[in-house]
Amino acid sequence: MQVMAEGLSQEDPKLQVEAARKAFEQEFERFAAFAANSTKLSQLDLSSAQAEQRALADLRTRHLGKKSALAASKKLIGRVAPDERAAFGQLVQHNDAEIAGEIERVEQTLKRHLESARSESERLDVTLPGRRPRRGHLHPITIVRERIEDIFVSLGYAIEDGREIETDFYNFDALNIPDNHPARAAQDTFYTNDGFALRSQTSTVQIHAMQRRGAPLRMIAPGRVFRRDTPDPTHNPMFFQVEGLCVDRGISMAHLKGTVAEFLRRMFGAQTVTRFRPSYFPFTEPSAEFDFSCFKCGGTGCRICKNSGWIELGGSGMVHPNVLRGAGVDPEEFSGFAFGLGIDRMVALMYGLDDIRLLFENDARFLEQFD
Ligand code: 2NL
Repeated sequence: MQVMAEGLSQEDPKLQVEAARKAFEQEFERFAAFAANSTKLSQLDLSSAQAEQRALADLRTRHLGKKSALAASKKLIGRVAPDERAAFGQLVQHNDAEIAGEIERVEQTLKRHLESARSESERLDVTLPGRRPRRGHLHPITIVRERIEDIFVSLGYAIEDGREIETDFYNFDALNIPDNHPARAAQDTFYTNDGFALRSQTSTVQIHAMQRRGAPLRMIAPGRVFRRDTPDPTHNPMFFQVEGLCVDRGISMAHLKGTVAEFLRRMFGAQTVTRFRPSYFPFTEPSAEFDFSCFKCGGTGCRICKNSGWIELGGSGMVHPNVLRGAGVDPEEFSGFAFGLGIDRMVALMYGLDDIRLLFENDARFLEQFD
């Protein structure tokens, strides 16, 4: 077959169409795989699927566009000999339609894949449980201190706070501690260069409160205290204490016993029994230490109470008249009881710690266990 005009390609136009088709099929092969093979398609991520889509559009332009070989063949139709023109025209149309159809099929496949890949990448399961933010928690000493505070507030006590560095007057004199008392020695108390003492009990806060507010008075004073002890499993030079004070007309030892017993019942349960043993403190007279029935074994004896059935907790007594007088309260009109206990010791008991120093190392791995 020949074209009629001179100067045009002498090649057989049918061969040109076949060559164009062949060139297309060769380039199209890897795209055809997407339509034929779904695993190949599923391996395409969003951005490579978009790249393939663009490559396919380029392919369409190259093989069906104005400058394509097939477009050139179309222009030849009019120049083919009349008896062969219809057949040639059909050949060109047929190839044009087939190429367009093949491209269209893959385009549709890619488009569907892109749509599902896009919605997959945007998938959001609103029924998934939320990611809980890591929250901190209070230090075990703070947890126990706040429980103690809540109990006394509910009994009508105020919570008072004060300074940690004190004069000898507030730390010792006002508490009826004699000049020669060993607690005053630099061996037992931390002193600053200019003669102040780090408070060795929070009674200092109570003296200030009595001076400021007078009687009647009900208060507790939780806080840090300092003593020059060599650290060991049951001692630390800084620890936490809570002291309580109740001053009013007609306050007796019965009020002391009832208050401490009620506090311990609320702290450790209604079955808790309290006992008082005679003792001595310079700032109270009479004085008593108090124990409570073991919260673990209930009094039968266990490791916590060292088989005694009782846990020793603190000291107490009737406020010495010298202490009331020194703080500006008339001991002829008022009387009061006071008590003190160690918070850290209580924490160690409640959480089963064998060393109170763990509470002050600030090792998060330790502290995170108690919330
Ligand atoms: C203990 C003993 C005690 C007090 C603290 C006190 C306070 C004032 C007046 C009288 Cl203002 N007394 N406090 C009384 C008896 C004992 O503590 O073993 N503490 C851990």
